Amino acid sequence: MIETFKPEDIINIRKDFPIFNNFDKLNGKKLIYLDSAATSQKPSVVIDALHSFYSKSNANVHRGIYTLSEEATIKYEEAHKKVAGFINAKSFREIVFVRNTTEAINLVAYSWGRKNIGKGDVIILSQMEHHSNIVPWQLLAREKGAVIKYTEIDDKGKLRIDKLENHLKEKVKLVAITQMSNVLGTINPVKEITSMAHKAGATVLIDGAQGVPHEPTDVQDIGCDFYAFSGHKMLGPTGIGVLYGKKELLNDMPPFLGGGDMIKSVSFEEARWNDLPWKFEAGTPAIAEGIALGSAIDYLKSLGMAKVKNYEKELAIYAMDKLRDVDSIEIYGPPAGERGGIISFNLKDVHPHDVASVLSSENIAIRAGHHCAQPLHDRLGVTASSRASFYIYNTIDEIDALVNGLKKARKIYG
Ligand code: C6P
Repeated sequence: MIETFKPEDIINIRKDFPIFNNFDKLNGKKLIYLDSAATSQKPSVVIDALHSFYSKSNANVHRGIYTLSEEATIKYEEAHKKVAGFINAKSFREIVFVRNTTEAINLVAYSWGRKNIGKGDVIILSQMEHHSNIVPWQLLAREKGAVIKYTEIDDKGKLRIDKLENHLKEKVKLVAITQMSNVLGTINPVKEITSMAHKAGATVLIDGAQGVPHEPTDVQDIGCDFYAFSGHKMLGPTGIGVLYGKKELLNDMPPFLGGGDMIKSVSFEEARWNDLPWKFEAGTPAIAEGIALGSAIDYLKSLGMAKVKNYEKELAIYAMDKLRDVDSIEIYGPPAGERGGIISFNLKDVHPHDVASVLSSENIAIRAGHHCAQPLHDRLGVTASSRASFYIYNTIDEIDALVNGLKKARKIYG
């Protein structure tokens, strides 16, 4: 039997998210939030964790020899352990807290990349990458004289594994690929890709920004060397993200930022680095946010990630079917059943901003634009698209409302 949520589970889940009760109704219409790929809403347990830290436990970490600071340190380190458990890292020492996915990828590009990438080396990305998994590599490639190759997608928005295989015959040093496209909803076979890349001698980074919030994730099973994600897309606060890296690699890498807490000792001449992961966490970290990310993980674990994945898949299947009723709609990405809870589309001759405005008048929040994936939109032959993305609090009724809103937009714009 497929593990999923029943309608009554969703009613209860929604009660955990204050925004669905507190956001003022617009023209008497309740909020329909279909933009979780941009950032998710936050359950009370996460909001309470922030409040509780600042009202009961606030002190800096790794610095004070007094109870409050020692307790804050324990809580902050426990949060690293929760993350390690959630993605099945071998140790919390492999979990570096950063601000977001973008910073995690930049950390790897600056530290690992500058040490390991040289002239003529090949970096393989894909055509469906977010700018965060393109621009840091472009900066690195320009500085080092390396070459970037983009693995093509097919017309259904799936990665061409045969093309990847061809690129892997070159002098490849790094393969950096997203687990799920934030535009197409395509879920990439990251375990297979990692194994192929390793056979070719390349290091592998997975952009898990749209992965770990939506499906069970096991970095040891995937086998990747680095895995990057953001807390704010998985019910956690903004300002906290994670870089997972294999211990041997992190140990071998120079620090990314220098300053307090990332050192063991400093003299006027030199410094010795702290143990992992603190070597990569210079300065006062996002303590409350890190602890609250731990609460988000507790919450997701209590729901069960297999259910989260299956429920979102069901929503996507339902939405793909219903969206076909809208006149002249073009949907991008793989067929229903083969994608996550992200659906991007265009209504012929209607600008996505106009689509989003009509939906906003119905209090339905979607994203319109290039979704920080301009090269992918070039590949699709459009400058922008509208995007609906789902999470555990969305319902079938909300998808019906989306479809009705789109029919209204179709009518208004002819
Ligand atoms: N995508 C979206 O609306 P940050 O901003 O660092 O938390 O995440 C960057 C990022 C990296 N990779 C993927 C696949 C992503 O989807 C994102 C964030 C948001 O699609 C904001 S642009």
